[in-house]
Amino acid sequence: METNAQSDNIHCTNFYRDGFVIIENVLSEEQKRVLHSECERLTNFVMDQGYDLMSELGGIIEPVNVGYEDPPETQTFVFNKRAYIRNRDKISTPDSLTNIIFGVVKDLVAKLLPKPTEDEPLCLFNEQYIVKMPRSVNESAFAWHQDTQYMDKHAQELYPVISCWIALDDVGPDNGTLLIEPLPFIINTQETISNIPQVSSYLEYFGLRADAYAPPLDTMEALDRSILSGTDGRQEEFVISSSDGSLQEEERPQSRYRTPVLVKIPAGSIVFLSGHVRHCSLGNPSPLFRRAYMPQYSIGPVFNRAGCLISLAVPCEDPAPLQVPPVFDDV
Ligand SMILES: O=C(O)CCC(=O)C(=O)O
Ligand SMILES: [Fe+2]
Repeated sequence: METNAQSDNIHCTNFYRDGFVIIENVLSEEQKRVLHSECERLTNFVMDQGYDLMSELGGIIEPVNVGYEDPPETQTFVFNKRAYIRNRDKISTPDSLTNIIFGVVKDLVAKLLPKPTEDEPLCLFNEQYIVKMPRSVNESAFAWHQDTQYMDKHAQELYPVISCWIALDDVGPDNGTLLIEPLPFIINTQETISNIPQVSSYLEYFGLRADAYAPPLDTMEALDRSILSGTDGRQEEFVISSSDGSLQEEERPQSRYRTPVLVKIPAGSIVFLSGHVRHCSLGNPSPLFRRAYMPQYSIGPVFNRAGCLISLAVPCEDPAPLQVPPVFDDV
């Protein structure tokens, strides 16, 4: 039986090796119920407003931006935890959601990010549901992408971001799951790494790994070559060989692909995705909704080149209590 410290270490090592890690059955029944209920309420809301969830919103519902509640009077909620919670508690039972966002998920993601500082705290960066309508196979697929692509280059170079993709239904090949291409190995990255506390070194490490990606495979080909998550063979690699089966020496680094992983997990499990890891997602041919919830976290508030916040920048920890001013002896 593994201790908590041992399993934390395995999760971290897998994350640094592959650019993602899956932790199954994280949420309690009650936490799943809270997320199901909010997701259903917001989905009904956008559909009642006359939106086509798939073609107009791409299946994405951001709780604080969807207009379910009257817009907040100020924008303080963007960078203040208390204001964020106040705002959030208008949508769901007070504390139910924030206990998940600033509790269990935050505790896990913190272990995969560099060390926060007072100036660069761990922040909630974004929050969204991703809902795939029943029988939406042609409208609900996502092309290959890396989540950092949604940030400008400047921000990509300065701020680490992790997406915590939480399955709200059992997901697998039959209802629109994720297909992930692990980060390519490069020279010197075969060794086991489970922690890079400094932001610049962390970004350099993941940036170099991601730079080694060859152009994305055709999704069908990647599917053919994939293994289901949780099955053996994760370490297997394959190379795309030239027509005569040989590999040109100079093609080698670009020609190396790692085995894609097709996610199959029960509801309440979490896929932690580095902003650098390439993934896509399949359409949902099933007769049921496929729902996921995806909070994202950053180290530091994320600013673009123009100095504007890109998204939320809600510090996850409460500010340090005010220090009592020092008392001096009379001299
Ligand atoms: O929910 C999915 O299947 C994929 C979502 C995704 O990759 C994203 O929103 O960046
Ligand atoms: Fe993504």
